[in-house]
Amino acid sequence: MKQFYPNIPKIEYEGAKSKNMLAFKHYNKDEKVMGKTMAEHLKFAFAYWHASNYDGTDMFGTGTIDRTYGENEARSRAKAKADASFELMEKLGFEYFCFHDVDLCEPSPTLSELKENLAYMTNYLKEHMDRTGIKLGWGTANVFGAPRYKHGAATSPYLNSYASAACQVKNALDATIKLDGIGYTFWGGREGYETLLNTDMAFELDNLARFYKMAVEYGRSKGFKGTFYIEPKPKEPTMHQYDFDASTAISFIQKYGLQNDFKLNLEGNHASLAGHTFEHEIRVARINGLLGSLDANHAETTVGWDTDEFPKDVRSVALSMYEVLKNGGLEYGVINFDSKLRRPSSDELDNAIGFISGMDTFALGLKLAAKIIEDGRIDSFIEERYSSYKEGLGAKVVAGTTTLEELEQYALNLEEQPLPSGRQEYLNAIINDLMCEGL
Ligand code: XUL
Ligand code: CO
Repeated sequence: MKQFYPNIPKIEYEGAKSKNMLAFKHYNKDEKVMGKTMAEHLKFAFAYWHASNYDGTDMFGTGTIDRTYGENEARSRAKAKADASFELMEKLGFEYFCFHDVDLCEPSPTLSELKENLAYMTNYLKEHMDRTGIKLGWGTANVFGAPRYKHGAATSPYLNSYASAACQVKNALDATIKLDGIGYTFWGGREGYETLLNTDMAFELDNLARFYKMAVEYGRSKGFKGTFYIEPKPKEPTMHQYDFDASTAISFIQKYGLQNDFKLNLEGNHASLAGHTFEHEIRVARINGLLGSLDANHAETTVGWDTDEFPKDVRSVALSMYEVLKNGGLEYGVINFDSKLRRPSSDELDNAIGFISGMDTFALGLKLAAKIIEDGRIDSFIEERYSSYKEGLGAKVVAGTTTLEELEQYALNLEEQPLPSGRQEYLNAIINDLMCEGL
């Protein structure tokens, strides 16, 4: 078989002392952390759109990264892209991948061409999956790129756009079912509004819920047992997106009674755009029982847009993985590298290096998260902080057996006393100490 990445060998774990840029220093897939292997904890997935399609184009310039795969003819190029993707996944040790319908196919101007191309290419992908054992994390439909979605897809004021989105989602669901995906994502890049002056928000949200319900009904009728995810993002490309953040998406899921079929797919950079941290978003999902899957990337927080950089910040990943460990893992999803190269990182080594360092960052984050839990000081500080609710009147608050009058009586008899410190600086220092132990 033709090699697309001849300079990238099978990437092996060489340990922290290795200086080999094409080796894992920390991601050792069989190493156990808190009773499970790193591979079981991390379930890394390859994002087809960024790893195999993104060519470095930005608002001010054309591509810098060659994504032609040595083929001029459109179908041959799509197949070569699949060959190259599976070569890279195998070399990097990926067990899962994720796709949008359009990522897999040659350019397909009409919906019927897209349907046909997707059916053909998923057959082709299935051969690679059977050969390599690589599985599908989740599939999705790109209902944001084409001009037909300029006013929205499932929240468009126009039936033609709504029906077109339904057509794409149906076919992407068929593809996901055919490839035995564990989930299906809805990311609403055009589901929102530019100005309230032309928008019936209540109608659009009701229509979005009707759309999701039809997707669930169809998917289940075809035997899809996986999880549907909503992927929140506050803005970009649309000025205001309806699935703004985890809290907003959860209230939508609950309002429309979608909680039996839906969970959240949360992304690091989307969290920062919403003014949150990744760990905040994961915490919100987990305490509501709605943590589904993760899109791993990192924001450049000095700019206000989605840079989707490969994860590199161990501390922030550790705080995110702490939430995942507290959730008992990611039972319903994967850790998908929705991460892309920067425009100047344009040679064939960069893709591999991005993944290696991203996976190493997650391995370090996982180990640090486990250390934080095993160390126990942070958890016991939190436990102690709420101890006034353990007995007496506090316990009655928790049991729901007190009243405002009883609390008033208690408060009126209180002598003012200083409250304990929150010890934030100390708690932050614990994380640095654990992270840098032995340095
Ligand atoms: C866009 C984004 C998407 C979704 C899938 O910001 O994250 O790639 O993950 O549509
Ligand atoms: Co994403």
